[in-house]
Amino acid sequence: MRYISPKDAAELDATETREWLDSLDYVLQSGGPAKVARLLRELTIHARQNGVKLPFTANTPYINTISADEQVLMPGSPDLERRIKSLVRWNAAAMVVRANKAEEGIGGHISTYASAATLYEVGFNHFFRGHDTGEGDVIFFQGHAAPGIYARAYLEGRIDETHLENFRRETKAGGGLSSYPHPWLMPDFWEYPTVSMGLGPIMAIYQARFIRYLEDRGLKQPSNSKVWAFLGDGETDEPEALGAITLPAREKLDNLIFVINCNLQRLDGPVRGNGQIIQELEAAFRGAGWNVIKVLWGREWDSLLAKDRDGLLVKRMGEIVDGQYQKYAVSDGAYVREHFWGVDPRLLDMVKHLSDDQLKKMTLGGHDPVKVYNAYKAATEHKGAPTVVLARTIKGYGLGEAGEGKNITHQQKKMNEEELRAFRTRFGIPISDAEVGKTPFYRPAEDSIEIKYMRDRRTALAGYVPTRKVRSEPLKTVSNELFEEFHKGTEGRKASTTMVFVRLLSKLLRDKELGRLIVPIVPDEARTFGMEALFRAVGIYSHAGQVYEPVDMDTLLYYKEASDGQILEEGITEAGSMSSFVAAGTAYATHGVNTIPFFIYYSMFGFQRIGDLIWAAGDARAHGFLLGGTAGRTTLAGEGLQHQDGNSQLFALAYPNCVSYDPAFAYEIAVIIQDGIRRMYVDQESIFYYLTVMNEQYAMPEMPKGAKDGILKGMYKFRNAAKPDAPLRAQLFGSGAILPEVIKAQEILESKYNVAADVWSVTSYTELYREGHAVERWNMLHPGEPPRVPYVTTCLKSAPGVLVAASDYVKAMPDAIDRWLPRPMTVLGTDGFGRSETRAALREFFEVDYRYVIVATLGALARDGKIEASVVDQAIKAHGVNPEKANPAVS
Ligand SMILES: Cc1ncc(C[n+]2csc(CCOP(=O)(O)OP(=O)(O)O)c2C)c(N)n1
Ligand SMILES: [Mg+2]
Repeated sequence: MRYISPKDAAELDATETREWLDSLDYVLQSGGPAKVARLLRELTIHARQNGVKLPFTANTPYINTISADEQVLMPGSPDLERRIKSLVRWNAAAMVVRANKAEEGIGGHISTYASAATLYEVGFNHFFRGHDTGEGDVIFFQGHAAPGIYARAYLEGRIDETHLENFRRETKAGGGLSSYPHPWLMPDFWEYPTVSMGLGPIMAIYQARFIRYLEDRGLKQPSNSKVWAFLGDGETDEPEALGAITLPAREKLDNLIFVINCNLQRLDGPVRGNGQIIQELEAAFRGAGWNVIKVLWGREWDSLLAKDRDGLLVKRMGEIVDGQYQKYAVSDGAYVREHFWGVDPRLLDMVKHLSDDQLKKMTLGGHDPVKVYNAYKAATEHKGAPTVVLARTIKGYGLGEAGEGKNITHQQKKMNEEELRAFRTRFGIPISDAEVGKTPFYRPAEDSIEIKYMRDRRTALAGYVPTRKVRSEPLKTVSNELFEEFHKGTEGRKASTTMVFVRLLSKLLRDKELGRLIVPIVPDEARTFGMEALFRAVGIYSHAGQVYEPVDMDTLLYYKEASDGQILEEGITEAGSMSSFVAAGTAYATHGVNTIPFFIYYSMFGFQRIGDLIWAAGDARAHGFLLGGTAGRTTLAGEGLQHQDGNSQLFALAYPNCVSYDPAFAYEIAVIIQDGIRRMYVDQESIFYYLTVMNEQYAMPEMPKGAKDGILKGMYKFRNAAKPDAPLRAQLFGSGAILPEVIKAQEILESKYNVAADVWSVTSYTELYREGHAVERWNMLHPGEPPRVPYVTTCLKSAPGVLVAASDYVKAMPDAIDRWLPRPMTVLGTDGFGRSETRAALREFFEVDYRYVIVATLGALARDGKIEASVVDQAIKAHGVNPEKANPAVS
């Protein structure tokens, strides 16, 4: 056998590789890319059949997806756009620097926008469609890039210097700017909140799907509008950011574009110092079925790549980890030449014509408008799948010594005079050396070509973005008829509040006016709530319709999917469902359609699990109803600690525009939902609702006369004591499923213990608490005027006897109104971890059944000296209550 030296072997390898590449080039030239792809596929199969184990890879090489020869020229004026971008950069940085000049700087971010400027400016000048023609894009701006968005709005003349001056000073006269995108704070500007990382991407996904839903159901004209989500590479570590990416591919949402600003850094340091975030994301998105466009290298690299016949450069590009790439970004050209190119003389040879300075200035793809333009163009034209643009940038681009590419850059809020001067010079801002230290804002004259160009571009693209505007007409009225049936009660028939709700929902869905606007949303829980009849009645939405024969086709209530189906059956994703809720609940503004979402879910998996998305819904001024199903710590039997919810009402209290109720009876639900639709869709109040509904069945009584107002305010007298003149008196408060226990206690207290008790249904401690505090605050600020009286006090000021409250929620709920009561109240509630048990055992365990209401009432009377302690003792014994039992709150 002939000896082959390693050197010869390497040469042979190289020759062989060259031959294969030449043949491939030949096929490419003669037959085109499709033929090459086919051949490669055949080769792969052939290799596999012959035992070659090909490692799986979802990655493409570490180069631009769109090659230089596929690239088109950019329309418009590149020079002007560069100038405009520089002006935006300057004003964005100036705004943050000025906000931090004072002793107590108030923060802000320079480096995020600095790295993303080109990604946004190309969008603003060429892609983002405004809403003027009714076809607008929906854009989720990266929260920390807000300064750049404000700076552009300033140049466009939409906000003035006072606003910039008052960045993060919202309470200042003349108007301030919110730190981040908050529609609540800037309702004419921002459309969607994004700054809690991960929420933007998931809301964008469901927004894109919701647009399809509206179009498929004939509620919106089909259009070419896009949903853009801008996010950081660090942000993709949030589960919400990537957790739903299979949906848009499955649903072929080619109206969705993610732009991930891959500056390889997050707050503390590199996103993947020892790896490559871009390749990791590429694999994840390609695996999920997305069209992935990598924009890694700027135009300067094209000629080098064209020379890279042997793939040496591509290989080198692909083997550098992100931490090292970051090191190159902060180093000079000599370092880059030595460490990046210097590993192979052939590579060094490729750049020998470039000076160190030129080497240093080779731009990355995300900073090259032509590359970004081409990526966006391809993204907007791509059919059949969503697109993600992975754009490589440098964090703090242009900041130089002030933080470009450094680990501290995210937190950089100040620049000294020297740094400002360098920044100014680099971007050619016409501010003198004498002035630069004052960091003045700079806006060219109104009739300058820059301002004119910006305005013309926005006119051509149908208006300014972001702009939030309520585009729907309010509903005229809500018909009484739909709700009246529920006022009568069930005439002895047992029903649960969940059943009542589902019946009401079915009626709403059938209504001529409201029916088409209703959007039922369920996270794989419809059967849990007895909603399966709706599957057949209104269909489950699927763009594809139903391409299979459902197994239960021959049954009445089969699982019907349809392209005009109305139910959003989201599968097991509360976060996804909530994102749909936000899309449907904000459509009155975004799309001019008054869709009314009803999102029903296991109540424990709402505020507790996706509270931040609910918070975002409040910020976004979403309308609609959240229904916490099978709620209550003791009402949901058997499910145990992770399911039994005694918390959600307390959480809801802290959501400022969430109106929450814990209703007990059918008529309460009807009154609340009717009024909710009126307030949200007729009066267009920026509120949303949370109702807990339960699965315990009992007869629904008729609505007492005059109860409506109290139901909405939070409490009303459900039943008077039979013997109001009795010497022993009590006021009993019950809520939700515990109200029947309280009513039962009232009867026994009266018959056995001669205690005459009035029973109140407390539908909302939250509403009572808010009203009480509002009144108290008014009184504090108006000392000279007759004090106003909280509603709770009005209800109870002359109510005789002891006060006892019981609910299926934590004791903090009744405690919330304690201060406005005439006397202290005894509170029963369900603090503690749940148990899997029967309903009766649970109520005993948590001490909220009728027996405890009796004991609590007698105890309070004894403390008041109205009865002997021995009476209470006897009652404890008679009702089998164990006084030494462990405290459920801590066991
Ligand atoms: C849920 C959440 N957690 C933490 C933060 C705090 N935070 C703000 S910016 C940031 C780093 C962002 O890095 P990246 O996503 O890469 O964006 P970049 O600024 O680099 O574009 C962090 C941790 C946040 N805003 N939201
Ligand atoms: Mg980053």
